[in-house]
Amino acid sequence: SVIHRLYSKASHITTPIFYPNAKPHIGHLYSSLLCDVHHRWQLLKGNQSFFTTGTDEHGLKIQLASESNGFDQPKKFVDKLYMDFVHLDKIFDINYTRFIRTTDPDHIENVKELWQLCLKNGFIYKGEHKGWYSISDETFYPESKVVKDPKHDGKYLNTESNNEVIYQSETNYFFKLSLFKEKLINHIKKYPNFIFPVTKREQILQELETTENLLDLSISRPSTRLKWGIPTPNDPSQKVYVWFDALCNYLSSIGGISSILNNTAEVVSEHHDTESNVEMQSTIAHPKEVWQTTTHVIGKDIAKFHTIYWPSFLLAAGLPLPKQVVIHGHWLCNGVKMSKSLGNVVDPIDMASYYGADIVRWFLLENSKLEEDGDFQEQRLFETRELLVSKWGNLVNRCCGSKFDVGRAVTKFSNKGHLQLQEAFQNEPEISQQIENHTKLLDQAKEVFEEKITLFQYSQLLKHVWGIINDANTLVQNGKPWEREVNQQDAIIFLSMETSRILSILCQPIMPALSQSLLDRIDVSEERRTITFIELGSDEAYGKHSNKRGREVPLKRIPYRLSE
Ligand code: ME8
Repeated sequence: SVIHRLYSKASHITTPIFYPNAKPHIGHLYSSLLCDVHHRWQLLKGNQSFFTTGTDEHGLKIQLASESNGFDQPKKFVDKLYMDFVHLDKIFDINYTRFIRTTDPDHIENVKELWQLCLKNGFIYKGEHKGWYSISDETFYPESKVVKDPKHDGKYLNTESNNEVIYQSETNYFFKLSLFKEKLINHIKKYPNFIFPVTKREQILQELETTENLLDLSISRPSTRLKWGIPTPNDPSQKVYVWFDALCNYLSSIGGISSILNNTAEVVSEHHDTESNVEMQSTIAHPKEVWQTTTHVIGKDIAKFHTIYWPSFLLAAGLPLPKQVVIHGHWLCNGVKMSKSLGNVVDPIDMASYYGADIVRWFLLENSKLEEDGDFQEQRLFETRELLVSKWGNLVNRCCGSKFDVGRAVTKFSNKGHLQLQEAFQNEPEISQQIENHTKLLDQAKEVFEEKITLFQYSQLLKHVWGIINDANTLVQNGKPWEREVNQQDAIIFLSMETSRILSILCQPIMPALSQSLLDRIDVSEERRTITFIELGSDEAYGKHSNKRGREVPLKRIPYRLSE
């Protein structure tokens, strides 16, 4: 049976669509992970969320990669390579609602529609194009950003990307980008969060304000040179420029331009819902409103395309703009840029098979800030796993061991009983104070998650989570439940259990599989892993095992105890 869900709030988040010309690395995973956590957080709160990702399959770069890999048709090449990205997402539990490929028929139609709208509104014209083009970057550069290649006679390089550029002169269609400078500046000023973080916003705004004129943009290539692309509407002698094509995926993936213009309900994905075990259809009831909630998460290398070109295309077509462009730094490996020639490209699948996908997820989030480049050091990944085992794993194991009666503790203090926690230690102000502080931390945890996830401040968030875990461990150490009378023992065990339970529920978006193991271990049944049960002492938060007096919680092995 197909269930049709109606939600009160819906939003949309996107990764860049990646070039399937090489295997994905941790950088690609990182963009997907930022989106996945955001998306899962919305779902956990009971909101509808669309999360789209995919592959950018047209263009000269793919055409050449396909040839050099011995394929007679680029389609066969991308059909093979895009699977690596799907596989990566599967290994890391990246829970997208649509994986879009730019070779998908609905996307191709959508690109043509965007082109037609820009043309009809007078923003596209045919002209002669001369300039320096980088195939690797799929972009033209001005003379000022071109230098002679010191290593190869007769060759030229772009000063920003260090990639080779070649001089070209040909007929192209142009987009009147020059008309959009003021409009872009106004939009960025009117919506201070349109470009995030603020350092990037200021940098881009300043560049725009100090640029005398934006140059019109070439948005097609002759079909003789670019064989692998979408033909321009009404003129097969030209193919659509790969960036005009690629950016459009963000509209295609939630139903396309016409659904946004008509604002009519659109089925955008069909999938199996594990929670209710039925086939689900995701329907966007108001595509236009959803489009205006869209957040694009991208790396700093493609900021220009998303903050200048993309909003200009949309304005030209008479379409509303997305809500936000979130720009993150790049991952380095031991302080050095990853590159094939250096052989230091980190393969996320390797890391997952050795350390576990959720440990890699935690590590990437904990060790990065949007504003800075991240540094991948395998030693730290190893340490992350050790810490999770020794701190969080230990907290759980201590409570669930045979020394204590978890069932009794939980029954006694659940459902408002937790108000008596401090009373159990009336004569020990120090412990009583620690309990009060810890209770506060747990009460505020949800708000902290909400704030930090909204602002993509994951290193701060996980630092905070560590703070709570350490605090709980200190409480157990100082409280010495094993030396206590029953009531005090139960109070400490209850609070430790609650720490694990509440944090595991909140951490589901961050480590989807590990949090399930932790919740299994303390016997929280699946329907009680939602935000409804987030309060300290929530009624019936634990399953029937732990609520039966004197019955020990069933022991299940936690997979991350690999190192033991
Ligand atoms: O640019 N650190 O695709 P792409 C962090 N197809 N993130 C990284 C990274 C690193 N070292 N390397 C790559 C394209 N990324 C176009 C996009 S969108 C309409 C079209 C991530 O395969 C980061 O998000 O080169 C970066 O922006 C993106 O991958 C570039 O992927």
